[in-house]
Amino acid sequence: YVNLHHIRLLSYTEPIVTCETGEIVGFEVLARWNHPLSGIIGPDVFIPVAEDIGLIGRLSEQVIGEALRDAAAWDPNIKISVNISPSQLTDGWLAQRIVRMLAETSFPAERLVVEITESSLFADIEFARSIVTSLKNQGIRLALDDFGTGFSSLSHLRSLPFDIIKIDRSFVTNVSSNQQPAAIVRAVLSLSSALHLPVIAEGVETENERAFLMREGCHEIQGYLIGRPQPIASYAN
Ligand code: G
Ligand code: G
Ligand code: MN
Repeated sequence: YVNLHHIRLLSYTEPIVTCETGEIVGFEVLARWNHPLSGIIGPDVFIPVAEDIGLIGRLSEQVIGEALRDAAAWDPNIKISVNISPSQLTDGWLAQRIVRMLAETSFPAERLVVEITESSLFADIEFARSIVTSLKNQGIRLALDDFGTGFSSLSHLRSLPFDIIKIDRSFVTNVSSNQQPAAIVRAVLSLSSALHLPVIAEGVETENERAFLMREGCHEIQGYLIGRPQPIASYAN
């Protein structure tokens, strides 16, 4: 028996690098739970539970706060990306709480990227827009996560002030050998170039995938080829 109200999550991080040079430009924070019996558990398991019992806000804040504290002293060019789940985008205090965490950790707003999936925008686009606008007004950057898996991508891209598009891993997998994902990735890259939005490709696992993305002009990549999610301390310095 585990009292969920007492759990502490770990902030794992996955590096994001430039496609061309491999230079680290940021880290995505990915929450993990070290369960006393089962070991390391991923967010797909505990986030739905945390949402059900109203703990998602506190747990998320804990993960984001830890990452910001650890990364505050790093190279100022390195950004930290955090994920926000759909239920968090219905919380009217989200923006204020993130801004407070930035102040408490002396972390510059310009170095924080908030990743939002399209499904988060679906429930109440106007409410989501007000939160997103508050974040933007503070200088925080916004990424549209899992791009291509939602359904009205183009209207979201136009109507909300995103700074970055993240191509979903499902399109990156086998991009170098299959025509269909390759065509989708090319289309996303040409769309984003027309909109002057940089692209991060997720889930890059092979050198062939990296080479394809570089040829097609993708700016940044992340994935097991570059580095798996690790405890944040193992990437420090
Ligand atoms: O880290 P993977 O390692 O298993 O993540 C699974 C899903 O959980 C992804 O959709 C990711 O965006 C989401 N996720 C990871 N960490 C967090 C977090 O701290 N908060 C929220 N809300 N979602 C997260
Ligand atoms: O929804 P979001 O894009 O935030 O989720 C990222 C998810 O992808 C996390 O579960 C993370 O652990 C996982 N991930 C990151 N890089 C790779 C990769 O190269 N391959 C696979 N299979 N999963 C990855
Ligand atoms: Mn993400």
